[in-house]
Amino acid sequence: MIKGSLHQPKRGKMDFLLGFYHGNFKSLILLTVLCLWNCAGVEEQDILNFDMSLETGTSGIESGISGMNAGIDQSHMTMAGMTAGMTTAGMTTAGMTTAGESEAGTQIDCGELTLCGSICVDESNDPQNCGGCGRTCVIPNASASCVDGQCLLNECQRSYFDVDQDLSNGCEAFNDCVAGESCMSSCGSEGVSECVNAQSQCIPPAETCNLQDDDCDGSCDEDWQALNCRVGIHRGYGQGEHIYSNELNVVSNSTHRLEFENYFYLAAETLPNSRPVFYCKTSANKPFLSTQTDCGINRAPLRNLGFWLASPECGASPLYHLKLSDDRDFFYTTSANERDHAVGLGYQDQGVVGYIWLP
Ligand SMILES: [Ca+2]
Ligand SMILES: [Ca+2]
Ligand SMILES: [Ca+2]
Repeated sequence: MIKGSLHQPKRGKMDFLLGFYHGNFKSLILLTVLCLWNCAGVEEQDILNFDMSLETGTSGIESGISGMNAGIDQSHMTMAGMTAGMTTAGMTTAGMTTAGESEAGTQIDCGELTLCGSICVDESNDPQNCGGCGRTCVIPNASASCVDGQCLLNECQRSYFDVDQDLSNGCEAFNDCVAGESCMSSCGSEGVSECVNAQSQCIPPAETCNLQDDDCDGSCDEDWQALNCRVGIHRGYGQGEHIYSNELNVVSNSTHRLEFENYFYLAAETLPNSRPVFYCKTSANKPFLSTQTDCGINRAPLRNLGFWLASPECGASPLYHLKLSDDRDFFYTTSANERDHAVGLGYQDQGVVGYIWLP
């Protein structure tokens, strides 16, 4: 409290103010304001005493504030401690939640996946848990995959083959065959190697017109029509003579009529052991066939019809040749019966001139 020793005879504005605020510590602040407003009449001693009181009051205020600050600091420290404690507790709690569930074996929600041990897996395509926990897809000599919960053989290792289609023994067959190499097929043609079911196989080529069975189907040049490698020879007759040509208008006209269209076939191109077949005419204008470039009578051929063979290869048939005396007719037939019948009619058997193909 203020304990100013004011002199009695000198009571003035200060006395009044002090008396007004007597016992009221908080009013010192207002007093200060009022003093700044008008303290001109306060004597020096009064001011000194007042300053002392003011200092005492200020000190009291500061002390009070200090006490409050201390209190607040104390409170802050306490709250900080609480925060730290909460943080620690939170961390501990979080840690305990996860660890607790895992260690305690509490069911982990894997959604559509399956819990295997402590992890969630997709049993439909997980090679380590295919169709069930721990069901590992291991296939001998092969890479494995898991599809729809089933272990599947993905691919055999090099030189291994799954011949028996048995998954349990994986790719059980070993063969170091090499694909893509030239090889001889079972019918002697030149093929390409393939590795089929752990066995090296020689895949024959496609058929071509070469008097060989290229594709090993037992037939020689059977694709000749598609390959267009043979030419049809028609047979006509008129004016007591037989006539043969690959041109229909030659065998079918005002003087000849068509007996057989595509009566037999010649090769369109030269082949091993083949002979060219020329359409010739004698000086008497009688048509005949010859393998000689001068028709054997020093006359130029009218046309090259194709090629027949000198031997019965690739399914070729004999072509019988007969003629009438004085070269009145040159007759060619594919039929032994007709040949014999012609002999009965007076034709001279000239034997087989070549080998052709029947329709
Ligand atoms: Ca197998
Ligand atoms: Ca063939
Ligand atoms: Ca062939």
